[in-house]
Amino acid sequence: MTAIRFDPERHRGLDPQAVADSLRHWARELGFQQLGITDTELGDHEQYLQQWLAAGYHGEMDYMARHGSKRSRPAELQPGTLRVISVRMDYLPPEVESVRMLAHPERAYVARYALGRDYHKLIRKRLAQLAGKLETEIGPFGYRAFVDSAPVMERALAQKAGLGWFGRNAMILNPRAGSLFFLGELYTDLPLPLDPPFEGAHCGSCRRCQRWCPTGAIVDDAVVDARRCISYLTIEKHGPIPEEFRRAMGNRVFGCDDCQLVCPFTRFTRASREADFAPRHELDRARLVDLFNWSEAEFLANTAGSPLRRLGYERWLRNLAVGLGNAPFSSEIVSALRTRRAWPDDVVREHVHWALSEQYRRRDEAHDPPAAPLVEAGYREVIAKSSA
Ligand code: B12
Ligand code: SF4
Ligand code: SF4
Repeated sequence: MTAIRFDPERHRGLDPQAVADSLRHWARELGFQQLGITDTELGDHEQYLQQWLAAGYHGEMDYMARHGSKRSRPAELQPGTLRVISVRMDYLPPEVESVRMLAHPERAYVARYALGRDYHKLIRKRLAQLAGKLETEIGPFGYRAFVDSAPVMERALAQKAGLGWFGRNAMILNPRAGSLFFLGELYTDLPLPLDPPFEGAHCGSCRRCQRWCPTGAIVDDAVVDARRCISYLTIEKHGPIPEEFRRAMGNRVFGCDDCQLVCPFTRFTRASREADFAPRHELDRARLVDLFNWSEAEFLANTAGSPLRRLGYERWLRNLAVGLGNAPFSSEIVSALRTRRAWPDDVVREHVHWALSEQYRRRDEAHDPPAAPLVEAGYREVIAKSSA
């Protein structure tokens, strides 16, 4: 970290507009699709964050409630901060099928941001390179780079810096690029000129994300109850996944993209040319059972440097067990699950038992002929009358 240490003497004669233009140009060269500059005043967002926390929507993510007002007041997190340089980087690799994979319940769906190498390192490095170029030009200045994990309100800053609007799915959407991009920031003490915030929202009367969210996690416009979100359930949550969500998870074993895939603006997504984001180990199409059969050593080797690594082997098995429970009946799946029926970890064991019972239920249903539609209709009527 370079401490924020703006020195008006040293920077006498600095042309802030020329610096901003250069930053935009270098950002492009470094693989960012857009750069915007904003100040540290987050207005209503501090209150939105407090309301979200008060409602308990952060679930077990205690880190969201820590740090007091540092998250919503950049200059408290990094004293001396005057401006925030917000950048975005597209991540969808070319020729990766997404919606079609959701329709293959025997295959694993891994959120498209997590198919390749971990983005944190890559983006932080590029942000440091961006700052480095400027340092060469104007001499030392104060900055600190952030991506995702620090107490920073990345989306609010991006909206203020003009990168996009808050969609109803809470994502920052750009009218020409959709939302499949990462955000990152440089906090700095340089008095750079401000970009206008992104005005208005282009969602109009659309509510597709809210309607299609498998678990009903989008509880209000731009508000996600993380406790219901598959991304939280599969990546953040420890312990058992509440049973009420397991069927709705389908084959999503790490993260979820549904509220973006159904969004009309996603058709403007541009493929990323970053080699780091290319799928490894065919994670864009792998069979659930093949992933479940990885030994711990294989898991560790195959996920080195990937966002999947932080799950740990037990949660990896837990998530895959849910996917396998939701897959069509197959004796191969049942055999794979049975090998882990006595797994030492309680959570894995319980999920494996759940998955087996789902598999057996599906096998038994396949043998029962479906109810004739008329009988079914009559049955519903009788039930309705008797309970009236
Ligand atoms: C915690 C977290 C999560 C949690 C909680 C999600 C959430 N919505 O808060 C979980 C684990 C569920 C999650 C999931 C995902 N995440 Co996430 N997550 C974060 C993290 C670390 C903090 C987000 C946060 O501050 N939440 C608190 C709430 C209060 O903030 P908010 O969601 O931004 O909500 C704002 C709106 O509700 C708005 N608001 C409220 N009312 C109103 C009213 C009006 C009128 C307006 C305009 C706005 C508004 O104000 C709130 C505060 O600004 C950020 C990184 C960071 N440090 O910022 C990444 C981040 C937001 N995640 C990201 C991604 C990619 C995802 C997933 C797509 C991953 C996946 N494929 O599985 C999903 C998407 C789920 C979704 N629809 O939000 C990206 C988003 C990029 C983008 N284009 O927007 C970020 C920025 C990481 C990054 N550096 O790229 N995530
Ligand atoms: S990521 Fe999935 S579960 Fe979470 S809000 Fe979006 S659609 Fe719903
Ligand atoms: S699906 Fe519709 S409502 Fe949801 S974010 Fe996209 S445009 Fe907005």
